[in-house]
Amino acid sequence: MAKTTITAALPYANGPVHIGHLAGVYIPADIYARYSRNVGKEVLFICGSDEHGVPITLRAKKEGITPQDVVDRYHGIIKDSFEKLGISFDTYSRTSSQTHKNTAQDFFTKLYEKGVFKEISSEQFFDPESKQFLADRYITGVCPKCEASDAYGDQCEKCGATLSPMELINPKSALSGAVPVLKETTNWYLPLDEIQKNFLEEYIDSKKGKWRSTVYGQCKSWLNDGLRERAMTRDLDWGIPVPVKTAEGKVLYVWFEAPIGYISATRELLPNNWEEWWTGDSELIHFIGKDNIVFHCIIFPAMLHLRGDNYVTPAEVPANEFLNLEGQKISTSRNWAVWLNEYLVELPNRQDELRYVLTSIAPETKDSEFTWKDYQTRVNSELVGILGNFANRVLVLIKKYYDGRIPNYQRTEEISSLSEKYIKPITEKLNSFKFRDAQSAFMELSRMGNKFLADSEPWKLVKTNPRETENILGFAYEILCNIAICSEIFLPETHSKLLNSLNINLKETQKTSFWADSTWYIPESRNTIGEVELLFNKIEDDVIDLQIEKLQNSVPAEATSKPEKEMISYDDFSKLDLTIAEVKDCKKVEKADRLLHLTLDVAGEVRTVLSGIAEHFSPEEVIGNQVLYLQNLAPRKIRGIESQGMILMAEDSDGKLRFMQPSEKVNTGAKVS
Ligand code: B3M
Ligand code: ZN
Repeated sequence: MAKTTITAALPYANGPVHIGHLAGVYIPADIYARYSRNVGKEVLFICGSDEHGVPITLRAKKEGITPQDVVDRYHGIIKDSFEKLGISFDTYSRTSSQTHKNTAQDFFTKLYEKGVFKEISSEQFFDPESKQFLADRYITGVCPKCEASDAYGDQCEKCGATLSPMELINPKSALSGAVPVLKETTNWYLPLDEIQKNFLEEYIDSKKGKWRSTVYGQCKSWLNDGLRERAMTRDLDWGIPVPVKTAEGKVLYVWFEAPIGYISATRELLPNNWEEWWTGDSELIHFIGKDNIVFHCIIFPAMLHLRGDNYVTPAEVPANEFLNLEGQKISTSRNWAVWLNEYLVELPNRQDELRYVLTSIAPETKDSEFTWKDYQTRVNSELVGILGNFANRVLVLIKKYYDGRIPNYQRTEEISSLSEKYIKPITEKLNSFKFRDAQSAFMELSRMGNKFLADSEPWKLVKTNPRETENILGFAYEILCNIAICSEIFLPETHSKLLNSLNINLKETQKTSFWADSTWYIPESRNTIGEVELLFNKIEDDVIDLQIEKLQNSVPAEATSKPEKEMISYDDFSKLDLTIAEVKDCKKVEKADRLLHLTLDVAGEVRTVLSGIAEHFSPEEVIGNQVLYLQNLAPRKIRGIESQGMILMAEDSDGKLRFMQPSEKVNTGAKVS
């Protein structure tokens, strides 16, 4: 039987996971892994902490600890909270492990020895004292725009300008204070432009009609714009050393080695046959958020293809969009999030409620919204009011009328029509990664059960027709058994409670038939039911109010504090000519690793801007974006290119940059004021 390798994006170990991660990646992945096991597939469900990359070193620097301290702290918190939520990984590993280091280096060496990489030299700032190259954040100096003395190499926090280290006046190393020098450095690039022609075009085209249109469309737009080579090594000291003699002081690009983390986690778990899960006819499925599409649909497949040795490439990548929270984007730096580890403490024994609500609102095809009021409504009216209510009525009535003995009922309903009407819709949606719809199809079982009881009113009939009442409650018990079986993939805690209360002795063959053949289940046992317990309790207003208040108070003071710059007059502000532009083209600037050369469209006029965002975005990720553009900033020549104005970016304390964009596309040249 072909193996199915299911991966979930490796969360950065620079903070806990929040509900956006759960709705976007981990709950859908877990539903699919549970379902795949139940239909009888041979499944490996892989995840682990992503422990390299600039965000982690930034956090370490900010806290005055080592990157290893940071990842050790959060790896434990993340792993523990996933376990408590019932995310059923077969392994949850980490990329600071020795196995991962060996696996990633072996992978790089394999490609290196095949001559896959292009060696390209460029100039970078080097700290002569600490003898290491400097990431943008580690260079400070005077801002050329507002003369602030402590601007960073990628951005001035005073005036918000996006900078490149070359622009800083009197640049200094934030590590040693020394004046950094420009030094030539060589890195190894994956020639995605060449790989596009001889593999990626065909690979992505083969996913047409298979992959979600949001994912397929995103890949096609990058291919249409033309991919460019991308550095797979970096001059940083936190990461996996590049296994090449001349690569002293360099590490593998975090996005080169992180996806290999899926492979090393397999190798760590199954040292004797791990390769069977990554080669031959194995099916590889990646669960990710949309910001990881390029790495899982373009770069990693290219790497796997070039690796050869019959490595598989991803068959499915059901990437979700983003979850917003109470009307705003979830923000780690502003603490605008519902953290899983805190939820588990503050709302104890409500794992299934969170799973249920996040699946109900999952951003499968567009961004969606979590509000605490909606959470309360769904828990109280759907879980308590529909599923919990039906389960309780069936069990209480069987306890009351038959002292818990399961009625010896005569069934009349056609199995095939029950299967067709209630089970098949669930499995069909699961097969197409539509988990929201699958869960609401699952809830139809409870809706049908409640209607069946309301229509047949056994509590009245028992007085006049006890035999028919046995048939009714017997079939109601049968419905609840099907709910119990189905709940395993959505609501694992509820599943265990129901199995106990119903006292089902579910055979593996029956379970597989339920899932693989979408066949309605008929209980054989005629035992007595087990303990009757309420599946869910109502969420009271004060619990919700407390969470809303906590969220509003959680935004760190500095994020809402008084402006950090001196007050300006309205006249000063009105001098800024801000507009919306669209990026029509984008390319790297020769010998300047941080600069991108953007060509903008502003109401049909062409503008050129150099922007220090190359560390954060590849050209293909930039093209097509609408951007906030300051167009009356005096033009300046940088590297011989005239930069006209500036694009404005937002940046969180993890160092991730975000475009400032209108909530919907507008005509370019639209005034901003
Ligand atoms: N660590 C998660 C992120 O981009 C990233 C996923 C890696 S999966 C190989 O937020
Ligand atoms: Zn400034």
